[in-house]
Amino acid sequence: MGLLFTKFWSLLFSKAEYKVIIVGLDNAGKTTILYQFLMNEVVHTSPTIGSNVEEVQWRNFRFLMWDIGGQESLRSVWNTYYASTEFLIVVVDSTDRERLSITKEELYRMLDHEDLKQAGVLVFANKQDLKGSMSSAEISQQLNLTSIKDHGWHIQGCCALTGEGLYQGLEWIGTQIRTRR
Ligand code: G3D
Ligand code: MG
Repeated sequence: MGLLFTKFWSLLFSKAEYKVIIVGLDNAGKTTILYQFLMNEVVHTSPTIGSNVEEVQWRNFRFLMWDIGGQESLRSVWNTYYASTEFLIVVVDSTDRERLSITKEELYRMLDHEDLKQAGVLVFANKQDLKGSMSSAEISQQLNLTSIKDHGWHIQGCCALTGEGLYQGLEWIGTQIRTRR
């Protein structure tokens, strides 16, 4: 009984909080995603200077989610947020074909970083509602995600304005946490 209870308790409340950082180029939809998770509604965003941080409760998980400004001048300080990060959410504007190669460069730079060695990677192919957006499969191919062998990764199409797809992304994170226990 004692053991079973301990197991049950640990499944419910095992770890206080998981640190998640949300990165991506400016205008990708990071802040919109964070506030969808927080209150299921669209907020009017303005370009993030520095970062926003919020605690997001989902099922029996608590996440500390950092939304980090994506303008070029801010990308050089992304690494100051990396310590103890368990999940990296990379947000892509699926209509922004021109800058996908920049996201790719930043992604591989992050994957190489010592502080992110243990981090799982969730890519949100955002703005799927817009005409001409690239599909998740196309983005996955362009980012060469199948070459990533040393991190768990997943790509999920979404629309941050309606919230569609966002919780499927969290489902993946939940599965990763359960398998790590
Ligand atoms: P950022 O934090 O990554 O810089 P924001 O991006 O969350 O500030 O979003 C940038 C703009 O994209 C915002 O528009 C926001 O409403 C819009 N956006 C975010 N997600 C989606 C989506 O899924 N579909 C569509 N159509 N637009 C989206 P504004 O006009 O406020 O600049
Ligand atoms: Mg922002």
